[in-house]
Amino acid sequence: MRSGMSPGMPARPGADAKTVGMADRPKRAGPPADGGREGTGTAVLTRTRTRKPNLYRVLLLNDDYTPMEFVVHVLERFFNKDRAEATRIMMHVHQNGVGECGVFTYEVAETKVTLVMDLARKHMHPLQCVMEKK
Ligand code: TYC
Repeated sequence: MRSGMSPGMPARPGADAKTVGMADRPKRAGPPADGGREGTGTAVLTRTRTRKPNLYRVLLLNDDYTPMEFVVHVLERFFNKDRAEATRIMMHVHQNGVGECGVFTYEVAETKVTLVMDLARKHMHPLQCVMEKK
């Protein structure tokens, strides 16, 4: 046989020419991708992978000057706390130096930190709000 030829190939190119279609494509090795269910009417549910988002704690830090009522207001306005819960968190920060306002995805946490810091700056309070990866 001539070099570059394989068994079954016509010796003269085009001698047995025919249109090459999908049926002529090389068959995959191994079992069919549908497990041989094609045309059987059997539905297959495949698991779609989901990924847990990275979560971030938003924290308030204590200082000696920000009024307690302002901190309570911040917790009500930006963290959807009722007055009792906001007061509890504010007092926790006041007594322990730091406290959690909530846990959020990155962009939400970042937005809350910015909103709190902007309001504190506008009122000239030294309140600090930060985020940390859980
Ligand atoms: N320590 C402040 C005060 O005595 C109150 C305060 C609480 C400030 C929480 C900041 O994150 C804070 N006025």
